[in-house]
Amino acid sequence: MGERTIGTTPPRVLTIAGTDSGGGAGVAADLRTFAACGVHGCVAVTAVTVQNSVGVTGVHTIPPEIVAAQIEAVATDIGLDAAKTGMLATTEIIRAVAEACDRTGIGGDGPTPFVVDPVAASMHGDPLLAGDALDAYRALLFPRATVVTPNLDEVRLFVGIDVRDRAGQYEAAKVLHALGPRHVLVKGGHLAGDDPEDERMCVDLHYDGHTFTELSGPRFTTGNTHGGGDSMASTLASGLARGLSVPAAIALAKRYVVEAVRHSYPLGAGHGPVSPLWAVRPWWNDDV
Ligand code: PXL
Repeated sequence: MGERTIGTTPPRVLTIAGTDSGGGAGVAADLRTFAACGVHGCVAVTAVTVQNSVGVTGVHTIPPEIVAAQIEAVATDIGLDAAKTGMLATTEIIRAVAEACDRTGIGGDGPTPFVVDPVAASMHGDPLLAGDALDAYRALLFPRATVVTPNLDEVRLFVGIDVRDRAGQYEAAKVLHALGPRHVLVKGGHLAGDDPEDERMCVDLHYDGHTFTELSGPRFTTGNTHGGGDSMASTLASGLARGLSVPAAIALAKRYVVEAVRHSYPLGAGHGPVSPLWAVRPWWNDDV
């Protein structure tokens, strides 16, 4: 029988991340975002978390060689136009990811753009990264990243800067860039500074080693921001997979996450999720 080809292969993006049983963050957020961005999502699971809207009560990490094998399985057959990381959990998994990226051309001098979202804790403060894994991130992943996308809690952990105002955000971007990523996006969502602008707006800062660019969006009064960072990094990776420049992909990601937070919803007794599917038309209401 002859092969039938229906449709065109979309851009292919890999998430290397953990699961969230509540369906709000991690792989669930990434795959929803990929779907909404029109790219094909592949998955290398790093850890299974037991969690709901109230918190994380258990973590089961995947053997590092299985994480690496998932990356190689998709990179060598399906091919990848971009990859991103979320929860990597341990030093051993970070090392396995870095080595698999080396072998498959993800990040560094390879052809596949690589977004490193250095997830360290849930928004409840539950740890998603072993305490001894910060060095592995700094030594093995930041230098091979096309873009790193820390929030301010992660900035404090990785470079020890307690950002309280815009000047601190600029300083953190410079220090992070010196660790080797091509681009840094210091997200300002957690900034509770004295500047009245930070009460109304959420300002993210992009630095490419030469130029700083502020990206400003509205700040919403909601606790339902679970999965926001994941969705932003996934949109960024999707944009890069489409061939956008880094600044254009960052602008796309900012626009996407603002809408995802605007459409966030309550779920359970704790923090609800952002809605990565805000852009999907409710086709199920169509008359047929
Ligand atoms: O949003 C960061 C994140 C990433 N990955 C997993 C998570 C969380 C936050 O809770 O649970 C699996």
